[in-house]
Amino acid sequence: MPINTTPDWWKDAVIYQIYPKSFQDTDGNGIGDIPGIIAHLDYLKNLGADALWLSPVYPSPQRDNGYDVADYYGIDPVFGTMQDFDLLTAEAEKRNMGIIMDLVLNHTSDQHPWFQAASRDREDPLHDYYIWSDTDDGTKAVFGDPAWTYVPQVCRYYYGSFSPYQPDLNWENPQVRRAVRDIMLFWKEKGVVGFRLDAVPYISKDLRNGIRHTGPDLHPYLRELRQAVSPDGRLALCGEDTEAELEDACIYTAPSGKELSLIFEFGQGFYNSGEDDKWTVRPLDLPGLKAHYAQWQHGLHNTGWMALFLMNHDMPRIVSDWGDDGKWRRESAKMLAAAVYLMQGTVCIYQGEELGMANSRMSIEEYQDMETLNYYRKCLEAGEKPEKIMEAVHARSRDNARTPMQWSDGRQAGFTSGTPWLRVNPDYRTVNAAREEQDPDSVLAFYKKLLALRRSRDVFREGSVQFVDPGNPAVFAYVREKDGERVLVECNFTSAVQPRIQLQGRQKCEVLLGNYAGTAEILRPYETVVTAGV
Ligand code: TEU
Repeated sequence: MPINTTPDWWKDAVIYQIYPKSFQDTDGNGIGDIPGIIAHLDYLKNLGADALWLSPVYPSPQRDNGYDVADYYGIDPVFGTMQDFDLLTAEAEKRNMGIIMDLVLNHTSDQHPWFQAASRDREDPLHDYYIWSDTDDGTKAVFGDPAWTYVPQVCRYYYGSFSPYQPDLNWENPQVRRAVRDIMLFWKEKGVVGFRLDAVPYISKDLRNGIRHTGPDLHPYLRELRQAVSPDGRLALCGEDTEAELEDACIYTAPSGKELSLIFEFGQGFYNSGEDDKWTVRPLDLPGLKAHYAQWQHGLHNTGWMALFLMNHDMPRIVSDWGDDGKWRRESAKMLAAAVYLMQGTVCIYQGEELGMANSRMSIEEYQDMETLNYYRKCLEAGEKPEKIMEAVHARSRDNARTPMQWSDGRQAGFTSGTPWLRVNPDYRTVNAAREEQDPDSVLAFYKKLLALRRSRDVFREGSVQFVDPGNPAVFAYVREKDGERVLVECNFTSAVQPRIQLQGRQKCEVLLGNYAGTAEILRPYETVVTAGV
């Protein structure tokens, strides 16, 4: 049965993000593929996944691992064929799961035929699919290169928000908006249940006035798109907005607003990094993080909807970032899941997170990510010491999330029979799915329990969220409440013992979930305890 039979189905769904390149290789070329995803559908179903968000699988020169699309209507041969994709959709549907496509709608690859035509001739109607200027104002693109690139054939510069390989589409051109609509309708027809809209605020800008994203037409564009592709709201439209302010999120996701279903916002990432600088690593400011979540949870309650996520393919492994990937790997990986996934929103798990996969410390030659390599080069040029730069790379490179999925303790972690495109994390001998499936105390087993618990009580879907002791620098605790039922989630973010949280007048406590055997008078290192009471 299709999963998207009601307009709000995605509120209860668990979305699992697959980075196809690193999930499972079946043909020995060291790169994951669609048959590899099909091979693990039962694993994903058993975990509790309802929808699978695939990072881009379209034909692409892979400068940015598929976020540079050269043909929106095909499947890159490295990942398989359209028949493979159709089989994936059908096999997923058999298990009552759906596919969410990643839609890169702000830019194409510079190899896309639209851009090829656009950059050959100013008179070509496709020229106006992109953004051009006679001058370069010196703006930098997100990944470090200049945002404006000169094209001699047309004697003009084109604009790329992210890199010169990713020229921005000109959304002011109604034909561009129609072209995006047609792409979405094509995949909808194929049976996908939603889209993850990449870098969505960038589609509207006002470059003359220095506005590079979240421009004046952002919301009208989204309303137009939604009306055209999903008037009944059954497609899950999941917008990625790394710059999101709560105010915008309310507009995006208001039930009456008819724009997006839910929003991925990234404010959580600022509490252990520098302002606007992901490479600076600071200790986690827990009160700041709680204040952030409190603001968003209150701000969207009954008003909008957010994704709950710990990481994605652009972020380091969460157990290394907020937890302890050494002695307390298991405990902290489980605790972090309880902390974030028991709030209000749609749970989005990134592959391998459910195993407690950790960051990988590689040498610079082994990294593939363009952002990481640009960062390393720029720091070297600025005279920084390689060891110092590598500390930041080890902590924050996007390739931390992209090392191959660890299926077993066999050769290359069971990911490939060949040489993987990115080195497997050597911890795969202990951290792998086969082993965790046998172990009732594994991170994987905890994720299954957690997701089952979420489904079993309305309070997790609809209840309000109230943080308790928000200034406490060590314990992250909140109460979910609905119709008199109060669930308390206590999470110790440290390796030291901490006092338990006492709620006044609370009676009849029942333990719903924990990451230690039994409970104690105190919270043990990285302990989480979830209790229900009235
Ligand atoms: O990322 C959007 C984004 O805003 C990035 O700046 C992100 O913050 C950055 O990767 C952090 O280091 C999306 C995709 O998720 C990303 O993988 C793509 O590279 C990017 O768009 C361009 O398509």
